[in-house]
Amino acid sequence: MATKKKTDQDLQLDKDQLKASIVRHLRSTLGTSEQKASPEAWWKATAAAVNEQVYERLTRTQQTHFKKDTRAIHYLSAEFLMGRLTSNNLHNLSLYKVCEEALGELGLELTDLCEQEPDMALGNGGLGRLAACFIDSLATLNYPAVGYGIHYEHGLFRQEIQDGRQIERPDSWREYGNPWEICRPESVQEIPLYGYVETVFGDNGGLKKVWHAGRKIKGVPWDIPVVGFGGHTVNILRLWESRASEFFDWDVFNAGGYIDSQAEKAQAETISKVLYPNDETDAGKELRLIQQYFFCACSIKDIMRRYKRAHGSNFDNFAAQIAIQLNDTHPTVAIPELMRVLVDEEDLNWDTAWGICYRVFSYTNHTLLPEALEKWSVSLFEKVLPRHLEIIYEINARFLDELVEPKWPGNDAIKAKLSIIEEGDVRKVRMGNLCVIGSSKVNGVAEIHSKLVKEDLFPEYAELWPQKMCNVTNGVTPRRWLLACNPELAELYNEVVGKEWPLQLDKLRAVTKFADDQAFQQQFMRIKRHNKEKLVKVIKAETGIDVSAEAIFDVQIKRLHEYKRQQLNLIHIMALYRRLLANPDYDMHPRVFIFGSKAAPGYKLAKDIIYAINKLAERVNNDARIQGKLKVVFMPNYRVSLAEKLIPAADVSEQISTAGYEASGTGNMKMALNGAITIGTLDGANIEIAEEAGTENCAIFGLNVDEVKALKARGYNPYDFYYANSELKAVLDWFDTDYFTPGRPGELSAIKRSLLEGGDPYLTLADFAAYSDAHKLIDTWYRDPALWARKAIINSATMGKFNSDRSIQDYVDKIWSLQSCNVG
Ligand code: 4GP
Repeated sequence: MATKKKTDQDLQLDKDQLKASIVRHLRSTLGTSEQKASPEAWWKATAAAVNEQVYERLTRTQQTHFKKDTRAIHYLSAEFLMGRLTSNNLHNLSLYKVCEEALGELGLELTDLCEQEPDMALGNGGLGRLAACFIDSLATLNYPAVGYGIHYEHGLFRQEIQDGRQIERPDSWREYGNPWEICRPESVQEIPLYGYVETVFGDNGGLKKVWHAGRKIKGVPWDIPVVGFGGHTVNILRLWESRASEFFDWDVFNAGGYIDSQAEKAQAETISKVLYPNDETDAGKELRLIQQYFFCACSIKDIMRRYKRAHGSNFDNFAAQIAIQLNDTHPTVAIPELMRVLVDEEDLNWDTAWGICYRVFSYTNHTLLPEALEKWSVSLFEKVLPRHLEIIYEINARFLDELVEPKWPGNDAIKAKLSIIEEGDVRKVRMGNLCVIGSSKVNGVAEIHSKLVKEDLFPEYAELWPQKMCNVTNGVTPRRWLLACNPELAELYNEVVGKEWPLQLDKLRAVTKFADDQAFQQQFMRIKRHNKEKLVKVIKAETGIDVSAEAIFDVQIKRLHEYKRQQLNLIHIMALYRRLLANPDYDMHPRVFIFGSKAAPGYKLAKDIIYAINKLAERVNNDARIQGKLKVVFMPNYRVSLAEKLIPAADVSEQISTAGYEASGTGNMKMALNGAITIGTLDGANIEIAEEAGTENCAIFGLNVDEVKALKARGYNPYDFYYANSELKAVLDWFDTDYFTPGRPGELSAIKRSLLEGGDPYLTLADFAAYSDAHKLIDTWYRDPALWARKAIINSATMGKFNSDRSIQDYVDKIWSLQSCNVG
């Protein structure tokens, strides 16, 4: 009799089985006992029990993909901001409730155990978190996909606040092991670096390039299973860890050079040591380029190995089988690396290789900020990747001769602009240009952003290749960002629209019918209230600050950057404080302003803004005169797991970037989905959020993209606003006093200087009055509970578009052409 293949049903565990498995792992895997196990051991035992399911499904997925020889997407990203995986994996395997009960019988709370898990913070912010949502959606939609990145030993720094200032501490997410990752020594790769290029005669008599590497580095893969919702497909996220090729130089060691023998090892391991929290300083440029090359080269080798296993050295099907997405410019070097492998190692001629390469790659742009479009000095490239520089020159020469010259004959200015090489004192390789030239599709991440990418950033490329530029609006996974983080609201939605919404978020639209239903409003707001009460305790525990759930919770959580304008929020709170001091009866509903934000360690002004928020908080929170009407909370160490507590409790979502600067935003989607009302500019995805929810349900304010451009073109003078608005002037002058920093006047003056003498590049002062008015509107709305509930419900119910499954389907339709693949 043929053995029957296990179905999902067969794999599903019941409570008793799971309980037995947890206890078994506690004893055998963790080597402890029920009596003396720590919460951490219980968490790891639970993870091990769940992993039995995960690996079974992973194996099934891989066998199916291999057998069906499917086209797959390879998502290359220097960052994957995964957060915690326990709750997410349990939800996606439909095991959460079962596990809760199993642990309950063992006298344990699942939510407590989940708190044992350190965040996997292998990313800085939006770009990295988007990558994490995308691999969740890819698995959920049963698309064959591999995420490729770097196995950083230390993720984004842990932020401590000392006397109001940000202090960076190392993050050690895997110090005591992480149960969700598995080392795959059988798939180790070796990659070359440095050295020189020799031209030799090839077998066919033609000339051939040989790169003699100066060093070799070993790439060790760690796989993190990515469990799709429903548990059918389990893909992998493969993260590369660097090691020295020769682990230990025995000769040197035996000759007494103990230290030297370790030096190479230490240098090699440095490559995957830390995630760069900062791309603004020159320090570490070489290391950063090596990091990028390291993970791209390992990934290309891995992709090649898998392709050749099925197709041998016939590359005719390569572009049909392989799609590679470049998540921003960080993995751009994968383009010349694939060319190198195809031409130098696989002996394809240039045109054939380029025909393949070009069809394989696509590039997503995540920001228009010029500092993010990476440039590497030619000399650095020459030293670290000499063969790649030659290849880049060749790509560039052909592009300029074959495409630019015929289109714009004799136009040297356009040639200089479109060239991959920037001329000047220091010649540079422009990775953005290389990305566009080497990709078949280029996308922005929200409608307005994609328009600006096309019209302002890359207009000539768009003219050359009108079909290349497209938009894919970002999205977030509703599994993590509603089902798991807001269980009570999830349950309410289950009752009202059924249980399909985590896959088909559009189903929530049916909830709008109840937006005016009093009983439903009460249920909805009771849940919000409960989430706020939970957050009150977290705030107290983390900061010692007492806040009341009666107040409006106004939340701004994102990286600290001038364009995101935390300073606008700050000066508005100062204005409110002044109003209250001038008139203790100033009519406003109590408000708690909550911030969560990390600043790049070298970004001085961003750190000054954090300091100012904390100093303002100290003063405001302890001022009896204002009767608790205003509170300011800065939550230290903002990260995914903290976001999961803040977002369900937010009443107001601050999305106040200068129009034209925030590519999309994804926090804006998460907060609206959880029933917060957006106060925001017409920027990034705010525009699409307002379209979905209705402008009347958002507090939109300030200059739009065209108005920002026009004001800048006219010549923006922040002093015009400073002198015209006495409140604004008084607030800015406050920065020069010692009101918030007793005995230390001037500590906050840098903020005022940046807004006046510094020219206020992000038009904070120009938008202040409109922002203040929008807040007054929010206040009026909140005082009408039925009106507020209606708006909150509509916001939550209309966010279907922002499901990352929809984004992935857009990528599939517009860029990747994948077939979903049924596993099992
Ligand atoms: C971010 C953008 O700033 C944000 O608007 C967008 O939502 C997110 O990418 C995902 O597309 N960019 C980055 C970055 O995080 O490092 O450039």
